Amino acid sequence: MARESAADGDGRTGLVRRAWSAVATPPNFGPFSDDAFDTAVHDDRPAAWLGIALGVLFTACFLTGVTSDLIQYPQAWFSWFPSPPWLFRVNQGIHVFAGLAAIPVLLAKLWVVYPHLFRWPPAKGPGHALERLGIAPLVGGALFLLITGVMNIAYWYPWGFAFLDAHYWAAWITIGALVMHIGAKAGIVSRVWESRRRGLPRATTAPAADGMLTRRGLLLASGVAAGTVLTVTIGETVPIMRRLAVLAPRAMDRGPQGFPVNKTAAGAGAADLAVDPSWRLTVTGAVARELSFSLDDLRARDLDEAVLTIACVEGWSVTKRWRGVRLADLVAEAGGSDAEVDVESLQPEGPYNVTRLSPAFVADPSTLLALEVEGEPLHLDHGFPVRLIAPNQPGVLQTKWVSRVVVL
Ligand code: HEM
Ligand SMILES: Nc1nc2c(c(=O)[nH]1)N[C@H]1C(S)=C(S)[C@@H](COP(=O)(O)O)O[C@H]1N2
Ligand SMILES: [Mo]
Repeated sequence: MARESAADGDGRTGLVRRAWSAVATPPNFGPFSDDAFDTAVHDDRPAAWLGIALGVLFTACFLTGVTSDLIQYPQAWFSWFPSPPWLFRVNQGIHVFAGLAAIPVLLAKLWVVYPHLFRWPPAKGPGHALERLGIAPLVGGALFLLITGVMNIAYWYPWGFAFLDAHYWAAWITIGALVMHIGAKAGIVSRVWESRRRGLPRATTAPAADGMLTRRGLLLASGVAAGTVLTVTIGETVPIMRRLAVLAPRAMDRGPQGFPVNKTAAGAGAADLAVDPSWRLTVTGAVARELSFSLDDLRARDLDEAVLTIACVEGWSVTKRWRGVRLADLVAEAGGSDAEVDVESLQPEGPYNVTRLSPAFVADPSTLLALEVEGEPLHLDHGFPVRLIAPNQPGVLQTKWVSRVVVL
């Protein structure tokens, strides 16, 4: 090789070569020794299959997470739509439950590949060194996302920093590192894929010793673990699985009127205002005439009905039959036109005390200011006297304890 012949007869390079070969000689003890790890499981093949699974799950989380962000904090180039009404529920279900399923898969993957930490020499060259350094943001970011995601759906916020910002930026860093990693490992993955497709003999490294986990056993165990995680949680959003959701953070039938509450009226500081007899619903802003209704005025109207879902960003959802006044009717009666609308809550402060609706949601005939759920007046904690309920929206935008509609 060119490099070696150039070194001949050059004393200084000879020294470098001796130093290099000292580094390149693997230390032969503990985790560095040749037979430190069972080569059946700590092998490229399970690493590649688990990697493919993680690539799919993390990409699903990334796309659905960014979509959820865009819906809540709209950008000029993006507009969300009211139909089909179940789409946000599916988006959020994929986000939270693909993320939960990724936990055992990520742990299995880390277990398969951790012997590489003791690889000697640590890098074959600058390119390889860079690729290996990229593992730090990849693994760190992935663990951070899964941990903060779980903390969020468990309503546990022990840290001062904003969950969403940290989770959001970790998502971009992790996906960036993932794209680089996929580029670097594409060769291994396609070799593994190819050898499976062509039915090549698989036992090119040592088969598992008696009683040891096989590669197939490891992949099966990871799949079963991911399936178990889903089985005991996904009933939060998939009704037929509800009775199995023993580890779901939200008990779906607990709460007034048989469904959950994230923020109570007392917690929101809206309880007294909501039951005050002087409560009025007003329609104001860019209107020909302002409107004001007492609760009796609203009850005396012909109410409309819609079957709509509360799809909380934290993964749980319920579908209920609501009755109330169409938002589009109120805006039309006030002489407002095809405009954006702010629906404001009595809640004095907090990020969810006002919801801005784009014209498509205002015009949708199923967007209601609801007075009733399943034939009963709303419970105080579900937004009495009036709450917003619109199709295909994240739960955080279904504002409770509404008092004002502002046409923009
Ligand atoms: C156990 C796994 C995970 C859980 C339980 C989880 C949960 C959540 C929750 C509850 C939200 C708040 C929803 C919202 O307000 O929009 C969220 C937002 C988000 N998640 Fe995750 N997540 C997980 C994993 C991931 C992963 C792996 C990624 C990316 C690869 C990711 C990317 C995002 C993004 C981009 C957002 C939007 C943040 C924002 O609105 O600013 N999440 N996640
Ligand atoms: N004013 C107000 N409305 C709110 C909230 C809030 O904190 N304040 N929480 C929202 C969230 S996060 C969800 S998921 C739904 C839950 O509605 P529910 O309590 O009737 O189930 O209400 C939404 N409406
Ligand atoms: Mo929510």
